[in-house]
Amino acid sequence: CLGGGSWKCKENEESSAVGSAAALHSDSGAISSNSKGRGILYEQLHDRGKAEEDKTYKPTQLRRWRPVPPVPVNRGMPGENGKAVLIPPEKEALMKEKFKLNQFNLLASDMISFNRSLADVRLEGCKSKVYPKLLPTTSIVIVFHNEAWSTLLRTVWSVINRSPRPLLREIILVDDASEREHLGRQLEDYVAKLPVPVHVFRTEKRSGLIRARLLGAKHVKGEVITFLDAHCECTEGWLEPLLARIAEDRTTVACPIIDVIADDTFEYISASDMTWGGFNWKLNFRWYRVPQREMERRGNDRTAPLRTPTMAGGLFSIDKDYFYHLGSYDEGMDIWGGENLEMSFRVWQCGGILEIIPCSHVGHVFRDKSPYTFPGGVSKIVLHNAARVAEVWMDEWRDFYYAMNPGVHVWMCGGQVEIATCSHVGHVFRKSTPYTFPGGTSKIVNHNNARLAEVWLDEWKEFYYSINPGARSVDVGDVSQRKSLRHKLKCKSFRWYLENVYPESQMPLDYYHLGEVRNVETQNCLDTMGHKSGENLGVSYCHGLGGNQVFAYTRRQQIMSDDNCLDATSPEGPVKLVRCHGMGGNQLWVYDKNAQTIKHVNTGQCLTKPDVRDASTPLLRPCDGSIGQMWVMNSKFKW
Ligand code: LR7
Ligand code: MN
Repeated sequence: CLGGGSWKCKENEESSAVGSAAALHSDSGAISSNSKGRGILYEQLHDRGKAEEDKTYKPTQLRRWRPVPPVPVNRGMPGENGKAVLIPPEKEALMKEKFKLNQFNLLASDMISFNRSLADVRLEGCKSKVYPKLLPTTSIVIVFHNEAWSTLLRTVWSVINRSPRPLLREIILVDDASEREHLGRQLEDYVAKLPVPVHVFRTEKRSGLIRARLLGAKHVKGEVITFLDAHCECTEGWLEPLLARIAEDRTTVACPIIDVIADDTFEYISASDMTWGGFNWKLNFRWYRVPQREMERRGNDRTAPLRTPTMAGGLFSIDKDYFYHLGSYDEGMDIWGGENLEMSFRVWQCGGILEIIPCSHVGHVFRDKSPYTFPGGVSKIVLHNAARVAEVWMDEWRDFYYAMNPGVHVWMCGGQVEIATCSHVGHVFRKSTPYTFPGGTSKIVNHNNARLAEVWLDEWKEFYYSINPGARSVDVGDVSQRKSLRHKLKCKSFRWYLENVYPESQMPLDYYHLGEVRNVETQNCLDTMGHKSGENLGVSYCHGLGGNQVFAYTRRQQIMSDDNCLDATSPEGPVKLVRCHGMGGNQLWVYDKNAQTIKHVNTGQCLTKPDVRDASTPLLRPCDGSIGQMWVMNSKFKW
């Protein structure tokens, strides 16, 4: 949930209209309902005929169970039934003080019972579902660093109170080098008295959530590992559907619907069953609306498992053997971030299924900020983890990530990873003669840039880093083991993933250009200025640093920046950034490589530099062949 400024992932939920797969897809040719490789059934994607017995559990691995009765309301206690807790005005100062400790309302949390009751938020169709009488057992693994006592214990108690006892093998708590008194002896003494086995393991030094989870997983005795964050609340019937799905097919990774526990009031708010997981160019996890094609695949049954391209990362169940078969986690990832997309890509590309099970609901405290330290700096760590995902799993599409995070890319050139990638980058700067680029002035500019890069690359790097301080020390580390894992498991390509699992993705399948779009007259570049969907496009001094000045010109003739597209509704403009809808219309642009014009198809107008000097919004004007209507896109043209 980090990145893009927001930790409250659920607030990023997309509300864009749901069309067909084709409608939402952002690139690559017309898609008809019968076009190859789109929205086809999973059974056709993987050869699932073999290894049939691998998918079933031995009888000794299964347990007979019965549903757990609902947790009774603790009359008179705050927050019962998942209601909001209100803090009296005289305690507001104390509340604010305590908020800083965990970036949620700790005072409110401390007032709520560990055993608080919750409303049954499931769809009616879920309540009457019948699951197999025998199911595999699971161990719950919860990792934490400086978690609050009340949230941690409420997580533990909600597991105990709402999981059928025979299915709950144990709870494994992994303390990732916390510095809070209550997480030491006090915790061990407390859990020793609990009615189910609870084990506490401790990392020797701060390891981050990924390596902490690996430590926890090592001690799992159940058949299935279920990971939870340390500030969750499980609701009635949360576990059975996850385990039943895995019992049906051990290569399924099953996630609950993640409901929102408000960080300010601890109100339990049911989340939509119409969102799934996606991601953007910066490799931030994002919620998007489930497309129609997936609804159709599920026979429009909202209680049926929902295949999701990615998962949020914190809450899921996976068969223990399959977890290791798939390569568990990337130990080279630190503290927080990246592992969720890494596992999502890996599951899909290597033959598994990733699903949200809508009959399983677990609440999670979503917060705006992270409460704990990121030793070495947030962006260094998050960029490092994401670069490892990009390197191992994303093939050519790693370029989108590097375009948005140029500092990472520069580091790559000097680094030990992927020498092939680096020489490719060097190629652009060194081998292209200015004469192979079309156009007048740009020829000179490129020539100068090439000389600059060739002679002054070190200084140029410094310039990069001083503007992107977080990227200064980004170090991808050694990814060779993860690559050989991918090879060993004969995993499919990222293109396969985009085409078959995630055709609605904001990663264009094919594109002509990825990089800056420079005006020939002013030598300024198109710039999103960090604007959001619905706001105007900008232009500014070309900084060559990627990010807000990176645009893709796709084969479907969109000009995209992340998940927004250049869009105009009137012949006079303005040109806006609008969420890409993939249906052409106002988002269709024709770049004429020779004339260097960018023509808006619907209005027939040309993209034009601002008419006053220093103005920062480009215009739409009748095409007149003037130099202010000429734009250079020179990254990778193959027409
Ligand atoms: O160094 C650390 N050591 C830890 O043990 C840092 C964190 N942790 C623990 C931490 O105490 C917590 O229990 O790891 C757990 C997750 O950390 P959070 O709660 O700070 O993460 P998050 O909820 O903001 O982030 C989501 O993305 C993460 C990416 O690495 C993890 O996958 C989280 O598990 C994940 N949380 C969810 O999926 C819940 C839904 C949020 C969304 C979207
Ligand atoms: Mn969390």
